[in-house]
Amino acid sequence: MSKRHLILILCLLTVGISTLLTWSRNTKDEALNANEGKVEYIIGVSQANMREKWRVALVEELEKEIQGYDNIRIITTDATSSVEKQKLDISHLMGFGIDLLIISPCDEKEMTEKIKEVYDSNIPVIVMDRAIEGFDYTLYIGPDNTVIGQQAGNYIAAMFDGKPGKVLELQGNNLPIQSEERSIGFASVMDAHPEIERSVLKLQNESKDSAYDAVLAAGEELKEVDAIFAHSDYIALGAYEALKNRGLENTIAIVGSDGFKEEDEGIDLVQSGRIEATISCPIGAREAIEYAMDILKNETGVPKQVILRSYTITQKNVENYLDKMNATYEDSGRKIVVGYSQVGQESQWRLANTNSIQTAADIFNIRLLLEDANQSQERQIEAIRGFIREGVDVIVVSPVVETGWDEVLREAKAAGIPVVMSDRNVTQEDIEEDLITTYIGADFKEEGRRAMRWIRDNVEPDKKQMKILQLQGNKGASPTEERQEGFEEVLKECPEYKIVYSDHGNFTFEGGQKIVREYLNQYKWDIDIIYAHNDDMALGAIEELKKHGIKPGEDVKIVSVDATKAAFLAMIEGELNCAVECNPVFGNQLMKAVRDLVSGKPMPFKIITEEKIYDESVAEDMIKLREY
Ligand code: GZL
Repeated sequence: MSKRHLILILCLLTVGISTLLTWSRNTKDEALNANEGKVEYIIGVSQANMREKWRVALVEELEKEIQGYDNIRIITTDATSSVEKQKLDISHLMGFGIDLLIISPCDEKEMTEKIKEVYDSNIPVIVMDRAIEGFDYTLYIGPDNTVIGQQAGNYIAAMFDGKPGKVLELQGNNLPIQSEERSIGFASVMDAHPEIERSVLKLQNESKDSAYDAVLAAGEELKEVDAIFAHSDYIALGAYEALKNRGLENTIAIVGSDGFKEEDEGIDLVQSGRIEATISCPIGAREAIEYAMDILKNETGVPKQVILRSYTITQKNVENYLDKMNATYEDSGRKIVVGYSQVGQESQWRLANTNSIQTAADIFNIRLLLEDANQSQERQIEAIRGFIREGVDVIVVSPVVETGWDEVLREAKAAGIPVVMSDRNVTQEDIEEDLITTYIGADFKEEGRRAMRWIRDNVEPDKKQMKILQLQGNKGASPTEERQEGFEEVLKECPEYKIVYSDHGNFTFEGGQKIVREYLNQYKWDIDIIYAHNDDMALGAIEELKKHGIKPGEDVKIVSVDATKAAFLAMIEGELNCAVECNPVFGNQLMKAVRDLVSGKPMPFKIITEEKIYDESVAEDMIKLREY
């Protein structure tokens, strides 16, 4: 092609695109004005495709939710499963001048950069359904597909009830991320049941027809199969029709996933007895629009992630599941009473957390019965029993440790009082018991990863192996276990660093001091880096180091978690090098969740708070902005 032609084409393209953008901006103005100025916000919705049922449902539910807001308009684009087209769609939406982007990405990895570009241009981004890499977005709303797989596994294991059996898992050839996670969750339960033999049947693709063909062709091996786990309800339907064709529909139980209500979808398949159960894969359109409004109005307390709850829908419970989903919410208007069992007053973080929750209770006009347990699980359990006797509306617990709660949580459930886990979480013997309504708090593992990534990127190894001393929180507390797990996940990729000494300082100043003192009593100081699970222990360690003439922040680099004001002051002094944020100020999110819960709204599985990382280079500028 001649240079002249190329220049001509480039000119035409430039004119074309600028006309399009001008048109679109005029069109936005026209759109805004056409509604007598009522429309305040334009939300762009970039959907990966409008072919898959789940994705169509997302757009339909968003459009339904918007009907309740006359100040919002949405513009929807269909990327037809093409990453390049989704990037172009987003550019057009940005050119149109949208105020917020909602996106369900074609491909999590491929779309991460483009989503970051929108986020960095100060257009809020809500990512739905498929989580992208990193945290360069405003809010993620989606299901936990690993849990969905676990729920399917739990249902099938309960069906076998300890007896030997064979289960066939139907999955597409190249697994999209949600199927991969469902398979991991399913396999984790099957691995815990050696009496169940699991085999995988690969499908041409994740469609009903490919499931029909594969199961029909399965032949003799179907004779020993007792159950089928299908990664979606349309795969389940294909499997059912093939079994029916072979006269086996009453001998093999099918469990699907997604749980939509239309004809031949999961709910219909369960109600008509064609499949045993389906695990719902919630969409989150209501949450997306509600949070979009909070974001556009600059409300505080918007979380980083909302993980939606999935339900095991069976022939026995399908009717009350539908009642729950169709329930209308009414704000009773009466004063809500919350029983709140707090860990204690062990740290600056804790004091800020309690203060945030008390302040939010006042703002939301909620009566808060606060019991401080001074880090005793026994006292927390007593407090919960007291709230049950009191007949509160909701019980909120910040559990000092992860285990030992099932009995008292069952008592609360029997009393019909929902329990919300705040800040820390618990492990349940059986996730199906639904003993916890939702969890609000941080991603402790990510905090641990961030701490070690900072060390890897900022503390040059000046010897064969850099020695790390770890100050751990309470033994058995979720932040302790998960901050260590996340840290070690990155550490194992960095052979130049090694944790040579760990001990529990229980998140207190004195605890940090004691560990350093005891180390110095046993060894000559040879530590290069201290990793503290919270600021208070780091500050105690700093105090003790100085008593022994060791310069904290210089002779030994120190990384801590929480990022309280005291940590920023220590960074300004050069005595602390890095503070990973763990945000205690989530009272508003907690009280919003309590209000939604009491009004009957379905609750998310988890609400994860927004967090960042800070080091000495920004401490001076940031400290004036710190809320705690
Ligand atoms: C974390 C919280 C931890 C803080 C400590 O969410 O539970 O407990 O990191 C606090 O400061 O004592």
